[in-house]
Formats: sequence, structure tokens, C-alpha cells
Amino acid sequence: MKIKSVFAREIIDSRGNPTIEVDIKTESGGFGRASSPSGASRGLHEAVELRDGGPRFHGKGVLKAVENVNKIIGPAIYDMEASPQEDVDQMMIELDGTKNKEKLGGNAVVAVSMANLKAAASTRKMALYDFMGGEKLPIPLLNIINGGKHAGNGLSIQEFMVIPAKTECFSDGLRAACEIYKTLNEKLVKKYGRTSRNVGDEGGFAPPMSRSSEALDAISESIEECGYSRIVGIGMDAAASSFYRESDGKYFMDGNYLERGQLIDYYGGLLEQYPIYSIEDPLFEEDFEGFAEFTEKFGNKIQVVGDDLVVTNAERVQKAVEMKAMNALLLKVNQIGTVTEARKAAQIATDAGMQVVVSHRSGETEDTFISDLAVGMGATQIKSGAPARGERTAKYNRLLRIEEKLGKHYSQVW
Ligand code: 2PG
Ligand code: MG
Repeated sequence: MKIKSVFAREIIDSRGNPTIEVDIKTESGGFGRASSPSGASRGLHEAVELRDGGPRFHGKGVLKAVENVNKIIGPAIYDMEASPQEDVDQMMIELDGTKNKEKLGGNAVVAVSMANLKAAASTRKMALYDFMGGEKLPIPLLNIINGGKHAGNGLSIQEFMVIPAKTECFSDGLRAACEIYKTLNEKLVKKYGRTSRNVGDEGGFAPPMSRSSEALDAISESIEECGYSRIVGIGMDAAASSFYRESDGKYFMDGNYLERGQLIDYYGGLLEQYPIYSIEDPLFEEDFEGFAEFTEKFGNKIQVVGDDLVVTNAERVQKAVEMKAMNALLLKVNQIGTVTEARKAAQIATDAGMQVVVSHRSGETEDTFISDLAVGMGATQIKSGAPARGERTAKYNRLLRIEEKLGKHYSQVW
């Protein structure tokens, strides 16, 4: 299955920013198309997104990244076998030669990497999840109240999610989440007025709230009213780097500046009050020690997810394993740049007994790659925003179709 054509173009993402889409064709009629997503709360150590600067799209154009694919990567991988994926990815890693893909652009490299895996599956006339050997559906984490950098309200915490962990199957879980989302909608409008119907970047509501407890009250009441208390829990992504103040090492939470220890106690209080199953990035991204303290305290009760802390980077995941700084990995292929490197990070995490949560970015496209990836890798969870906005629902709808094929095999974590 030799690669016979590689073509990149500039398209737009869910925030109206340009991003790169790549088409790959193989000699035996295989075809793969994939596009790069883009984060707002990006980790410091992520692969670099190459942006053009200048007046086009307020500097966010990706024509340079497009050119890098069409003129450099494309010719280099032309005639290579699309499978194994490792060889194609390795070629790009060498071509780029930098630690953070700054030369060719992480956005250019990742779109090629994902398109290639799709092209390989397509050459075999297999669905991607099947080509990868997937058997089970992941539990979805649906972000139904947005704060932090994803919304224009006063919530420090970026994501408040529902986790339908104990439903019979994925489709029942998704239905429960949609029912809760609707109930929440009505509740918010009643209490906070019509502006609270406005949604943030990931499709969750962005009500004019400023305290975490307001969001958690509204969600836990909605879960209860819908009758799902026993089977649906709550998840949060604090994305704490976004409310961390470097000058004095304090965190801005609910109107106060808190020390690390105070913030950990604050989370402890929330855990006692609400049915929280999972917390992501409770502390800022360089604080492995703080994460270890947090995990030691709460890791036997809840899932502690590392996102900005480890940025899908094998070395950082290894460090987190050694320091017991988390018990679950958030996996975003574009943080590291290739599918192969992302899988390596996941392998280190699973070998250490950690969960893997495959994740979207706040800036997304209609590409459903992560749905197949989650199933294909055997990740137990997927995070793809609210059951709203086409770029989010595309992923969940793809999983519904996969469930049709695989049957109702659902991951079990809680
Ligand atoms: C996160 C992500 C996705 P962003 O922090 O987990 O929800 O946000 O893509 O903005 O980094
Ligand atoms: Mg995160």
C-alpha cells in the first residue's frame, strides 16, 4: 500500500480560525483525510502550531504549514508504505528534527499522521477502529458547563462534565447526557436568565456564574431530576494553569487567591459535596509534586487526569508515572504531533495501570478521527465536549455508528 499522493489545504475550524487538512491516497485506492484541531488552553510543552502571522486571518493563517506538507513532507513520504504507521511518523520526526515540531509545524505533521492511518485502513477496506483492532466503546465525558478560557463568564474551572459511566452501553450513556443537558438548560434559564443559553467553545452552557459550586449544584440537581444519580457522575477539567499566578504561585478561585495547599483542600471540599468521578489538571502544568500530593490524597477515590502536565509526551508521562502524579492520561495527538508518539505515551500510562482518556481540542473540525482512535486503542474514555455543536456531535455520532457494528460493549471504569 504505497503512498501515491499527499495534498494539504487550508480549511477553517470551529472558532473560525484556519487549520490544515490533508488528503492521502495510496496506490491501491486507499484514501484518508484528516485535519488538525487547535487548543485554547494549550500546554507549555506542546508541539508548536505553525501560524503565518501577517494580516491574513489576524495572523493565524496556516499556508506555511500547508506548503511544508505539499513541498517537503509529501515528496519525502511519496512511495513509502502507508503501513506500518511508525515508519511514516518516524520519517516526519527526522525531517523536522526539532523536539517540538517547530520546523514543519505540529499542525502539519499531525494532519499527515492521522490521514495516513486512515488511508492505511481504507486501503484494507476496513473502518479505522477495526483496522486498529478495537472492540469496546469508551465512556464519554461531556462538558456541559464551560468556563475558564472557553467561555466569557467568571468560572475559574474550565470544564464541568457529566460522565455516564454506569449505563448499559455507550448509546444509553449519550442519551442520559443529552437529557441532563436539556434539563440543565431549563434550570439555568430559570435561575440566570436567557443569556445562560449561550454556549462556549465546546458546546457547554456558559452561564453568568463565578463560583464552582453554582455549576456543580446545577449539574448535580439536573442529574438527580433526570433520575440518573446512581449511574452518572461529574468530571471537571480545572485547567489550573489558566488561573495560576506565577508572580506569587497563587491560584484565583471563587474570588480568592489560594496557595497550593488551600486549593487542594478546596477540591477536597467539593469531593465531599458532589458526586465527582474525575478531576483533570487540578494544579498548574509544572507542578509534578503538587499533582503527586493531590493524587496521594484523592487518587483512590477519583480519577486524576494529567493533560497540560504531560502533554501526551512520553518523557513527561514517564515522569508522572515515577512521581505518581496522576492515575489517568489525557491523550491529544496534536499535543505531540504523531499517532505513533501518542500511542507510546499511552502505552507507558497503561503499563503503569493508568486510564487513557482520548480528547478533542476546544478548536475542532468535523473530523471524527478521535472516535475511531479511542475505540481502536482500547481507551476507556473519550472527551469531546457537549452533545451540541456539529464538530462535537460528529464524534459522538460516529461512536453510535461504531456501536452498531461492534455491539453494546461498553468500557467499565467506575
Ligand atoms: C483541555 C482542552 C479540551 P484546549 O484542556 O482539555 O477540552 O482544551 O483544547 O483548549 O486545550
Ligand atoms: Mg485539559
